[in-house]
Amino acid sequence: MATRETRSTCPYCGVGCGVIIASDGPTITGIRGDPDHPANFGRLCTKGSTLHLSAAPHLARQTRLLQPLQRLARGGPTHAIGWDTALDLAADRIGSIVQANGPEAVGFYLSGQLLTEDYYVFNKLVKGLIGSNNVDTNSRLCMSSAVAGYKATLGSDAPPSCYEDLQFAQTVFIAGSNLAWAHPVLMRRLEDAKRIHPDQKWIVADPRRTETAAAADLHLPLLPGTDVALFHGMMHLLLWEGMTNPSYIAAHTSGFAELRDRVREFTPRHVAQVCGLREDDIVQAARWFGGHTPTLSLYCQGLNQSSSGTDKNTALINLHLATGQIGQAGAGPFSLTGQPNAMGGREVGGLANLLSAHRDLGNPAHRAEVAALWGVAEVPAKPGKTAVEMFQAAADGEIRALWIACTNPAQSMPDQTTVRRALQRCEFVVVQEAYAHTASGEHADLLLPASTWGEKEGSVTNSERRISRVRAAVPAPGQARADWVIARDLARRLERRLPPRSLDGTTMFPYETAEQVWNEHRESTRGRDLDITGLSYARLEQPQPWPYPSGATSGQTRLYGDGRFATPDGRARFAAPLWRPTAEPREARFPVSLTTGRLRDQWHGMSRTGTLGRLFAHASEPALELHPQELTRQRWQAGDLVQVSSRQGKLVLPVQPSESVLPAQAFIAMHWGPEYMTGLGVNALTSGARCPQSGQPELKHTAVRLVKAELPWQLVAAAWLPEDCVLTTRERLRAMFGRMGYGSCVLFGREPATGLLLRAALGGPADAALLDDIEDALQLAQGPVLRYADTRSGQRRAVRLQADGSLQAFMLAGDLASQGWILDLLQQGQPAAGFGRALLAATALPPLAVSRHSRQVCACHDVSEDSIAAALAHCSGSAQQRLQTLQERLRCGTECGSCLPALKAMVQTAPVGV
Ligand SMILES: Nc1nc2c(c(=O)[nH]1)N[C@H]1C(S)=C(S)[C@@H](COP(=O)(O)OP(=O)(O)OC[C@H]3O[C@@H](n4cnc5c(=O)[nH]c(N)nc54)[C@H](O)[C@@H]3O)O[C@H]1N2
Ligand SMILES: Nc1nc2c(c(=O)[nH]1)N[C@H]1C(S)=C(S)[C@@H](COP(=O)(O)OP(=O)(O)OC[C@H]3O[C@@H](n4cnc5c(=O)[nH]c(N)nc54)[C@H](O)[C@@H]3O)O[C@H]1N2
Ligand code: SF4
Ligand SMILES: [Mo]
Repeated sequence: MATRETRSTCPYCGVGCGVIIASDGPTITGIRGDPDHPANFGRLCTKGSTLHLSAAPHLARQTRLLQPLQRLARGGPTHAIGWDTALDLAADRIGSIVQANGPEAVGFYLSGQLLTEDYYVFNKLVKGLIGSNNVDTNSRLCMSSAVAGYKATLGSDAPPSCYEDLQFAQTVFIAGSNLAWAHPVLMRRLEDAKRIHPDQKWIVADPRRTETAAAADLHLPLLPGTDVALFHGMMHLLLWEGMTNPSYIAAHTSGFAELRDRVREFTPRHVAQVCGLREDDIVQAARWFGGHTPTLSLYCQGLNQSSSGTDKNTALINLHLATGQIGQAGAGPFSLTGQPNAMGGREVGGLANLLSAHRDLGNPAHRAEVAALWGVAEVPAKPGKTAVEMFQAAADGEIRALWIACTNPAQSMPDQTTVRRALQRCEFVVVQEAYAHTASGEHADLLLPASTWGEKEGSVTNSERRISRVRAAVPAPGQARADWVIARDLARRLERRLPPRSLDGTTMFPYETAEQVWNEHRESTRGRDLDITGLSYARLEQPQPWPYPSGATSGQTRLYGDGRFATPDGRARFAAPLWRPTAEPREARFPVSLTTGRLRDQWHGMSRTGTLGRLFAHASEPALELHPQELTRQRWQAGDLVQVSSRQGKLVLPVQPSESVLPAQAFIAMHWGPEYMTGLGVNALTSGARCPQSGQPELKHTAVRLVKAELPWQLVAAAWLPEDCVLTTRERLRAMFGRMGYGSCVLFGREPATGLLLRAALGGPADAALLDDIEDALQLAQGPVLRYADTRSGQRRAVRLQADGSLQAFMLAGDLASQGWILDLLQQGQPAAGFGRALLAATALPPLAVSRHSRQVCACHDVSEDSIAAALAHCSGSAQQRLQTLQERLRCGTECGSCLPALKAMVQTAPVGV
């Protein structure tokens, strides 16, 4: 069959890169960056460039949810049912709960990864048909502080800048964003800008020394949660040094006097103390911000995911307003969106406190407009429950049914103990998902299979307000359906079960295509700040930013150039927030400050990225990152199991030394959930404490205590497995987590070669049945297997060689001095036959030399840290020249570029070679 090409958009981050999908009949065969897409001009990062691999049919067969499934008893098995039965059941249950307990007894929990069309139908279903505002999304965990911050100051939820501004800025102030890992293609654009204008200054405010921070001209390692103090301190200095713009303040803003009073006490000395920073660094940051202009701020979850999230946002926006650094090329407060369509969700009003097209729930005229558009008498005025409140209400029995679509709250919500209580107590839980094995799916009474990237039609809006089309390249597998279709079909059934809403008696959900849904959404924006009435699906052939009103010939890339803001008097408003510490103080019982965030090559709960061995090579296993000094102080070795406890819960995981966190701080990647390890995952620890204005929880800070976990009996097992069963095998092993004190199971390898690595630890010897089950899963039960067992002391070893003498699989259990070298042997495919029975001894040191399997840096060309270090020993010249030689010799960093910040940091720190 001929290869077909389909233009679409990457389903991962908010950069919103254009992709071109190659497909052969029903199979996606390739991916490349769309050279004409204005977000990425052909570039993709590690995640985007492996999309086609994750869509492979042999993986889909193991991972995808392919038909509606019903679960009759919680914790019990599921059985397949037809779509009509499933939707009738859903409508009966939701309908009767609404009839008996009122519309607020049902909660819909959606996602910034839904397309605008999906979102639109759900929002109308809940607000227009069911008649409550209990519809909220994971954007509450992600962007709600940014929304509240923009509205409080600029009057509207509209990021005023665009990606081009990266190249015009003189100072780039990056606050609470690890751009290098979370928005890699923007990092590439920033690197380009600096190459052309070496004078461009990068300031990074982040407690951790991330790869973004390491690349900066100035890193401000502020104490967690102290951003408002830092921004007020910078404002104090701007005033003191005469770097504000009084005429701009006078002409275009209000409320400056109060802010001036507020920042009076924020002297550099005071701020240095609060933030744990050097005074000179704060002064330098303020001088660049106000004096080396234009200044662009880029910010993300380090500001948003905080109990003072909105204040952090407004305090930063203050700096732009006071210096007039907004509305011109290279200037502005630019909030980076995380998910591909967090923006679209905000546009359709898909949050518990918003209405369609940036209208306000509290405004009767706005409600009347929406009611008229939808042909209903009214839409409810009472704000619905925000994400954390919604799950709390379900845990309390107030919400009786939850509909979860395109998000995995049993992994990603804070305070998992409450989330689990909610899911257990709810009478009816529906999970609308593309993948079969998410933590949330285990709690569903009804699982509805959704089509996903590559299979569905619609649109998304990226960080710079640019709307791009998402297109189907292949048909959905099994019986999976588009999310908006599922929502529509539920809505039509509910229309027959609930009191009539539609004023003219016809269905409110007449759509047959995604385009019809989008056209209705477009109409809702008429006359609003995000007016897109000049656009159509056809015009979106070329992605366009909003606003794009009728008659326009292009979208508007930059907002507020005329100094008129979206407030009643047209003036931007300064905010004068108080500085407040994090919700959970560090104290004697909980002396360590834990933060959580992203890894470069994984996406959230890893339902998609976690299907590819190669995406684990950069960060291969769950880990608690601690400063090396902290390990020395505690006498812990890398890999030791540590129990982390917070006020909310506990988690055991191996410790890993990391220079990027400061002593008394710790980091766990947000990806490690119950799908990959024992316990409830990282969010067992985090708290539901949230920003009072935005409702966004403080996922970036939890006070914790660390003690060594006493789990002396250990197991490590690894195996290369056939591609068509590796993921089902992982599910089999994961089902054994309940029998382990600690357990984790991850992938490794490079497709088509894929393997599994299982670690486990217990307080005493595991029973033989568990070991038998593990051996069976890893194909160690039969065939030519070398064995050793001492049942009394719980020692057991099994090793299987391949025909070429390399290792196929092993399991070592008991007292293990070390197993690292055997894993290295297996993963590197080195000849192992010569090691003989030493393989079974699990001694600390190998009897023969084994080359180490070190962390992968370059994912595209599979280049490891050790080989880069070895090559650097022979690279001389300037840093730029050494990087170039490295790239020529090893090809690392020459493809997608996601590893460039790491390579540059290695070049900087390595001794100059000869
Ligand atoms: N690879 C990858 N990329 C992604 C995602 C992914 O899962 N994987 N997810 C996407 C999504 S949805 C989002 S929201 C974005 C998130 O993108 P980012 O916000 O850039 O990523 P995070 O790692 O969550 O957090 C950013 C940084 O905030 C810092 N931080 C913690 N506390 C504070 C503080 O008090 N003040 C300041 N200034 N900084 C602090 C952390 O140390 C961390 O380095 O990434 C998007 N891109
Ligand atoms: N500790 C901690 N927790 C965090 C964060 C943090 O920094 N630290 N960050 C928070 C943030 S910013 C975010 S955005 C959230 C993300 O948290 P989640 O929203 O839970 O993350 P995902 O794993 O991306 O969930 C999306 C789900 O949708 C499924 N899916 C994929 N495509 C489709 C589709 O087309 N239709 C449907 N119906 N389903 C589909 C995927 O398989 C996946 O299970 O996590 C939050 N949680
Ligand atoms: S930067 Fe990477 S993850 Fe984000 S949209 Fe582009 S390719 Fe996708
Ligand atoms: Mo996010």
